[in-house]
Amino acid sequence: MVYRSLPFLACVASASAFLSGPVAVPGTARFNNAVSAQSGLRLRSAQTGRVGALPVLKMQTATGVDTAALAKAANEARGLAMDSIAAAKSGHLGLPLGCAEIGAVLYSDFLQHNPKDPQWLNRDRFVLSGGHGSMFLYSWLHMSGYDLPMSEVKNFRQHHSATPGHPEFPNSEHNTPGIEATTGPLGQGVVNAAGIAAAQKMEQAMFNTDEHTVFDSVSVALCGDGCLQEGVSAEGAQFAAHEGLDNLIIIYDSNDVTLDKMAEYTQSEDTAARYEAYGWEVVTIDGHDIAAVKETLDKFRAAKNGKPKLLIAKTIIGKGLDEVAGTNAAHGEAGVAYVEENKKRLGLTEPWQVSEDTYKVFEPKQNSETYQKWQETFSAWKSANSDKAALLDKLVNKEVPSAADMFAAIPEISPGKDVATRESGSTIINYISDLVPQFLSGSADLHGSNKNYIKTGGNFGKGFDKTYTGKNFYFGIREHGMGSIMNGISFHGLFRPSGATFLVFVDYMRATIRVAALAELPTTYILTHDSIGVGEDGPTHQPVETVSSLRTFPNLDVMRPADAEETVGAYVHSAQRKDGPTALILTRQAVKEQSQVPKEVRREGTLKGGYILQKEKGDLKLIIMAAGSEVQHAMEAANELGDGVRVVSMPCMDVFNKQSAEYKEEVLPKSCTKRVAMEAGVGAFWYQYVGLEGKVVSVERFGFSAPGNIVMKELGMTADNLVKECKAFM
Ligand SMILES: Cc1ncc(C[n+]2csc(CCOP(=O)(O)OP(=O)(O)O)c2C)c(N)n1
Repeated sequence: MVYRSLPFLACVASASAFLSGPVAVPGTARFNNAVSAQSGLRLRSAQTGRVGALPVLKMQTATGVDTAALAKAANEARGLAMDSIAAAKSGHLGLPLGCAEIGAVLYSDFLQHNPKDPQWLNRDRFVLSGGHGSMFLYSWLHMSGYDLPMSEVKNFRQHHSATPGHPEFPNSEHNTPGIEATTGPLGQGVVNAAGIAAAQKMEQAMFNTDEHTVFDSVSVALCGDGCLQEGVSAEGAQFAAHEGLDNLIIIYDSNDVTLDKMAEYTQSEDTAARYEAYGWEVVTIDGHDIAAVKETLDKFRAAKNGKPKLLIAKTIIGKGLDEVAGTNAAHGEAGVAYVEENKKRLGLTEPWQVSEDTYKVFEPKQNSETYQKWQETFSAWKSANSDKAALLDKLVNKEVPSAADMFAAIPEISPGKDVATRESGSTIINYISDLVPQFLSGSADLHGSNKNYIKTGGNFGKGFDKTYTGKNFYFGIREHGMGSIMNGISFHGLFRPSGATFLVFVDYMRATIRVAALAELPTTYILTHDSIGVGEDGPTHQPVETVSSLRTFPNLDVMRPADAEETVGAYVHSAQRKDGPTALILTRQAVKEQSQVPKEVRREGTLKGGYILQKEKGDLKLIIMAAGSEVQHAMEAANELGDGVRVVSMPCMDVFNKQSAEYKEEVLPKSCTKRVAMEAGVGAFWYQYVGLEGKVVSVERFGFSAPGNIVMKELGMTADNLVKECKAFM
């Protein structure tokens, strides 16, 4: 039996093993019990699932940490989790209790951070991917000196507290310092950490010089079986290894337990072997062994070997609550029934007990020598590199030019020429990249079709023609991974990621868009091939329900521009946003350029979400509204129907709905109840504008394989059909 891999594994297998020579270690097939006998912990009974007494942790000074002090801190963190979860009568005990020793090492020793300067540019980022264990984070943030007072720890999961049920990245609802990512949907957090690691590689490559290292931080995530079972984590793991993200450390809380059952009920893989096959460095240790945790993490940080690192920490879920420890009963709050008795056994006599000694353990990080030295290096670097410093300033302050300046810098894209909006996008994205240097682009293996390549940007990553300053990300055919990596880059804070795929495949990354919208991340999704107009590829590739389904997200601006100039407006809008994501929905097929309308009107109109593209002559009798490729039909139909017909282009309902009542009345006057909307997709959202007397001409079925113009015609998406529908209606 051997621990998996690694050149230095033998010396970190466990602190006790480390001290006392060769040991029998858990096998590769199943490490049935969550702990090793060598660590001094008792095995879990196969019958009852219960564990025996807590271990006596040995003083280990060779590692440079006071293991006794950290063991005490770990038990106090356990106490905070027990008390807060008991008070809230909700929450998850298992992870905060099972990973307490890991938390003690991270926050007292390993993480390069300063709780008094939570935005320190060169801090390590820690992502709690198993967000259900949020009390882990809150306890350690409090104990290590972040501005998270005990009153907030006690207020766990309550309205307006800084300690919501799952960790929330600072946004308009929560501003808890030290939270680096919104987590809870399992699997995404570890990939966010990969995105953060990619951004860290980029900042290192962009700003470090031979004389000064201003960036050298790492990205750490803590996850459980759930995160690694979710497919997205595999996508992220493949990407991280392939692009050489050796600054990424995932700690896998391997406690053999998931929610419903013991993990063996649903998984039998050899995770270590799987990650090694991806190209990761993998080490397995006893996760309660403070010295082993520290030693391994330090070696991981030092090993700049091109490989991301996986620390498999064998732990007992719910350790410290004997009645539930080591079993799936430790999940959730069932264990609160036994809190009082178990706390006493841990030496915790007071509620929410944290000793002065423990607070002191964390103080050195609050203004460490590393931190002070970094400030000196940073000042020297700034003086010696004024151009780089000015750029960094811009990135830190999230500066982008005003919309007016961007419009002034982007010439008319396609005057008098009908092109696909994805094609216009390929020109526009390059202007955006010049104007907004922090703008990045990427595609899930569809750059050629999405046409979102930044021509002078270079490619990101390792090998081939890639470098870490590259602005184009080749995500591989990994949409879910792409979305999570984009979120990670955005959480990191310096860069503005965009990512592309066919619109119909956005469902693969939907869960990540939800997090971006919730966390108010300014990500951009470039989604081409926007309708049944895709044609020959058939219904598998023809989105019908997708645009509407995206419109259901709060705080996602879904923009479906009608021509090149509206596409300029849409791109500029997305590059301007600071509080949420934007989806750009672009066509595969050419659309009519509305050159008869000044470009300024179309651009500005797009920034308003909806606008009058063509005003009626004489009295207003009918309003036709449309978005994207159907706007051209609306224009043609209006011209055929004669005077009195207004055309409203509505590239973004979310933005239009935020306009003033006066503006909305100006565009869609209540007095005109004859309203027809057209869209090549499910029409649900248009009813808010057409009203009870209105009509929506839409596609309420899947398409079929045929040339795009045939599919459009057969399903009624033509000017002729629109004229017919309007006449029948008028
Ligand atoms: C995508 C997703 N699916 C389901 C859940 C609900 N859930 C929360 S925790 C959990 C079990 C996770 O097991 P594991 O990662 O092993 O955590 P541990 O049991 O160690 O706390 C589940 C299914 C979720 N949060 N996210």
